[in-house]
Amino acid sequence: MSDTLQTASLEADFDRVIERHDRIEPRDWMPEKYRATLVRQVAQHAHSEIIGMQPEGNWITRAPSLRRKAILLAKVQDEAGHGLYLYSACETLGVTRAELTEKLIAGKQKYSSIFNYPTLSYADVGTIGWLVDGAAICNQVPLCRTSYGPYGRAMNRICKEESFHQRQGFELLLTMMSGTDAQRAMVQESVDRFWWPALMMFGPPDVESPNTAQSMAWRIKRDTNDDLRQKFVDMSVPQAQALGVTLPDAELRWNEERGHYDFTQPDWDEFMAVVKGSGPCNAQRIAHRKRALDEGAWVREAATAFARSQREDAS
Ligand code: BYC
Repeated sequence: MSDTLQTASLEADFDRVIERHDRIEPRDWMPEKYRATLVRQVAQHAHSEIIGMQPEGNWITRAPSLRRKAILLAKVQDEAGHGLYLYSACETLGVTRAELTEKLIAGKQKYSSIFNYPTLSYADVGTIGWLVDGAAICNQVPLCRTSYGPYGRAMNRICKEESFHQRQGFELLLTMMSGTDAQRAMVQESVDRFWWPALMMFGPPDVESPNTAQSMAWRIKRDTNDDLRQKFVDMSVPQAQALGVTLPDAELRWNEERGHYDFTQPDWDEFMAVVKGSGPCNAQRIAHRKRALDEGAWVREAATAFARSQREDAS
């Protein structure tokens, strides 16, 4: 069989797997662009989990009680675990974690825009759990059915923990909302700051999203950015009512005809600026990641030397 015929047959097999909603596994043939799209998305997702440890990590030493400290420590550790599952999934596509980390630090790969905003009060820990993990769940539950096996299986594990994270954020805010006026004001101020960046997490509107159509066709993404954003708004409004906080959007109202809430779009110019590196914390986040990488070099060297000596002893 000629090379062209063989590629056409492999491509037809690949298309059939996608059509049947089956999974592509690491050793299966896949189009180069499918592989590159997955590396881009899964790496960005992994980087988001690792960089996402910083805003909440900021409050570990200042948690108001031992219970809150233990909860926050466990949550931030979970994020590290999510990053590792995702780097492992990405490595099955023929890249190494070291290469991906290098690209993150060089600004050649992205991480979620949300983590370029500061955490200014302890209420932000609750708001991140409620709104940011809430948005992450909306986005990630459908990704459990993504077409690439290792990514979908990583998402299964991650989603279980994310649901727990969202509940702890809601519980923290509920506790503060039943506290003093100052605590309630702190929660409202935090929700006012995080609402718009949370809406941006789903990516640009569908008409401006260069990747959505192809990623949907390959079933890497299972829903569009706008559909997920709408789902998040519909889910958040009753939760805000239960908490007793106001979402900072005067246009937010139920639309009987659509069966959804109408809402105002976030400032997409701000989103583009943050994604391009001009957010309030971009430089700080990458500098911190680079410092952690440099300071951990001796651990990686020691672990590699130990593994080598174990192999030599065994042979
Ligand atoms: N931030 O064509 P589009 C978490 C980029 S962590 C930055 O729609 P796509 C958590 C996009 O990459 C949550 N960049 O892209 C952790 C593209 O640029 P490139 C992380 C964004 O990929 C700790 C361009 O804009 N979740 O849960 O089809 C504590 C055009 O966009 C963003 C994931 O990563 C953004 N928000 O769709 C607490 C989920 N949005 O790459 C919580 C997995 C877009 O072409 N990822 N861009 O240069 C996805 O589902 C998709 O990648 C996205 C974007 C929906 C985010």
